[in-house]
Amino acid sequence: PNPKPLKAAAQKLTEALQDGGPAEGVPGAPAPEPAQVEEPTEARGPLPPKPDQGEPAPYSPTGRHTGNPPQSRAQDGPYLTTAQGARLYDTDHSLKAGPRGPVLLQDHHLREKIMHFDHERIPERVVHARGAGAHGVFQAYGTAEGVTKAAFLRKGTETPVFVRFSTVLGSRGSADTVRDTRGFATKFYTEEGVFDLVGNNIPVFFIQDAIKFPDVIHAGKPHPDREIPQAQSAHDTFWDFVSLHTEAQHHTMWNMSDRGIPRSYRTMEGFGVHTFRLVNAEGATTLVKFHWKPKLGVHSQLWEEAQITGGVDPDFHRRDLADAIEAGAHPQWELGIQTFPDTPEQTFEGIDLLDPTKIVPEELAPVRPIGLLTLNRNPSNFFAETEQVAFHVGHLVPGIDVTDDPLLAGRLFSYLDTQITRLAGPNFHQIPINRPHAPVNDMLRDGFHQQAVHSGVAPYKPNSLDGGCPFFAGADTAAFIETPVELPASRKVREAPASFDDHFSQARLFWLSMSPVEREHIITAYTFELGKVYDNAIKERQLRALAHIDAELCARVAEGLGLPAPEPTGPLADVRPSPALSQVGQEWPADGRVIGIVADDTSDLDAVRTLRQTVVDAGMVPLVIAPAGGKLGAGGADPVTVQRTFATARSIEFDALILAGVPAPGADAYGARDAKAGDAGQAATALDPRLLLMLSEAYRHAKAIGGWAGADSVLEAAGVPAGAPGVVSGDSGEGVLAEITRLLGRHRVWDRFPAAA
Ligand code: HDD
Repeated sequence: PNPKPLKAAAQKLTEALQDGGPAEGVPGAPAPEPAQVEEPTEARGPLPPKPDQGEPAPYSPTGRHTGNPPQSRAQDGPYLTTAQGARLYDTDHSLKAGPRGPVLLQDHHLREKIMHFDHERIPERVVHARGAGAHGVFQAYGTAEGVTKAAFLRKGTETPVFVRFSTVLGSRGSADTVRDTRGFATKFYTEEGVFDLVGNNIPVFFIQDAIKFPDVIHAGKPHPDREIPQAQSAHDTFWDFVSLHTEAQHHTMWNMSDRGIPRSYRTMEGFGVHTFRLVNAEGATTLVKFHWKPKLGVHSQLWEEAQITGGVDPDFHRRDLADAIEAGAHPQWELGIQTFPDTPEQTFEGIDLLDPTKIVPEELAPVRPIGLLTLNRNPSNFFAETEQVAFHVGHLVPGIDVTDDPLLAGRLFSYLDTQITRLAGPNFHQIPINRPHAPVNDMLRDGFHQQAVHSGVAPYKPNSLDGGCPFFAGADTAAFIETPVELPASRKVREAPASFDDHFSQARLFWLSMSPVEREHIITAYTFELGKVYDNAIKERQLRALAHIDAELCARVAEGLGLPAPEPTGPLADVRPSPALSQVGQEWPADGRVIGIVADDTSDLDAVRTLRQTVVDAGMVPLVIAPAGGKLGAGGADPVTVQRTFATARSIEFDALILAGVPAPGADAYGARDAKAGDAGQAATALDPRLLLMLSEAYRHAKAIGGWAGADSVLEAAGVPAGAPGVVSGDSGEGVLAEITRLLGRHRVWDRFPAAA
């Protein structure tokens, strides 16, 4: 049925009865307004159910009803209704005493609509407020079966997952590409209950004890008086804290490195950070650290790129993730574990496994892959899924247990507690995105936002009135069975173990593992961040910390700040570098890399079409950039769609740029409309400045650039020297692309940086 005629008739009637003059179609009415675009009148059917968000099973294995509602009430049926399901015929006008009269309080729709809107926002996360999520699947290789009985890690098991990536410091609306740690939180909806791996893209943390978490976050967040700067660590309170609290120096070093500004969520590693304890079917235990390894490799933006991106596309990472999934380029990570014997000392090669400011270098304990994560579906509603998802390090399944890492202990409290404010009550586990896919049969009752209609009279144990239900699982399938670890005889203290006193050796290890280019980036980052600090005493104190890490690092940053470089107060740690920590020197697949193809109406469009297809065939993403939008060769049989214009494109979006066929100098190319034929110089100066900026930025950011048929003159005009590393010219698109693809395997043309020379 079409609601429109009824609505129109009702409106006419209402208007005719009011004193504002007769309505359209009524005698004496003014001429009708020109026809407006009509809303579709065919009602859209309900959205299809989501395969991995099926309802929790209504019946538990013990046969008791869990009381979950049979289906979600939200958004069903073709008509606009009130929250009570009453159909509405107008949502544009308040009920008034006459068209110019006062609004009547009796208008329920008005009151309900505004009341609900007034309460649409919930508190953002106190940390990790800015994020993006995706659904996916985890496939176990079975290689962890020997060390854990967790069912989802059995060979071939597929488990639905939801992953949320985030920055730490910024508010919900802050930019994606700030210098910060990134969250990497994964919810596994396993058949044995939910397991959450709540990690970061940095394998260590600022503090060794959770009691310091409010301190480090208060220091990192904007200053309390002016609430600036947003999503930045480049300010006095942050550096005040980390220079006084030197266990933060290792994590800070990672932040100042390229890891602090990832190219994409898809090119980030993830780490569980803490050491966890796995338990196998025989009850034998193994200590492990979890790692996520991205199939696309670990890539970062350069600082200048990140700055430009923050302006031209603050949603860069969120967009990149959603676009890739929508395009079918499903990002993948391998989950891996480093394993260590569960000895009473809980150390490995002298490294304290309970100290979350320490890594175990991969060269000492290789990362063994145990499964594959594929993100394959975007959320259909950001708020319902990405915003309301609630992770918790304490959501564990049989076979995975915690250790006595004091940072982890405090987290076990915080993640439950924070949801009470954020999601307004203790029933957040009933929100669809948080519902386990395993049957739930708890004895938790009532509370704000209770969705379940529990049956039975005895939510306690033991009981006889509900037949003793629900029953207990056997020890072999139950979670939270503590491993009987021996505790040393001890006394209550507020102290850290002596091994936690080493704050500098691993910061030095990280520094020494970097390539010359990466070290330059670290020096620049410290110099910038400390340069934004007003208090000289803080800068001097942080320089003293750097002096304990490396003399050259300290001297170069001091030089940049115009301050004397302090001497270390003792010998520097004697550590062996870990080459696995460097992003330079490794080869990665070029899949998913974005190739900008610059063309215009004068280009050889056959060549552009072939190049575009070749890029797609190689698993990369071609984007045609032209002076204006629309189509190139619009009059021809097979026009080329323009995806970016000189107004919307900026170099940061592309991993490589190719100039597709440049006509002779002076021709009407790339906006050089005024150039005189034959005058190359004038052609160059008349080239569109936005193109020249794009090319010069791509060159400065060490990206592969190529072209054919006269591209050299355009590159020259942009200040890109012919024959420079990674500047490719050839006779055809295929030849140029082949070389560019080879270069992309290393992500950037690192040789172009002076430090690499
Ligand atoms: Fe945390 C959120 C990761 C230490 C307290 N944390 C949060 C998120 C991630 C991490 C990825 C975002 C989850 C999401 O997307 O919803 N946090 C870490 C890691 C840590 C860590 C890797 C150290 C190894 N966190 C940490 C400590 C505490 C917290 C020591 C408190 C004592 N973290 C929280 C929190 C948050 C949170 C306040 C905010 C929102 C939430 O939990 O659900 O509870």
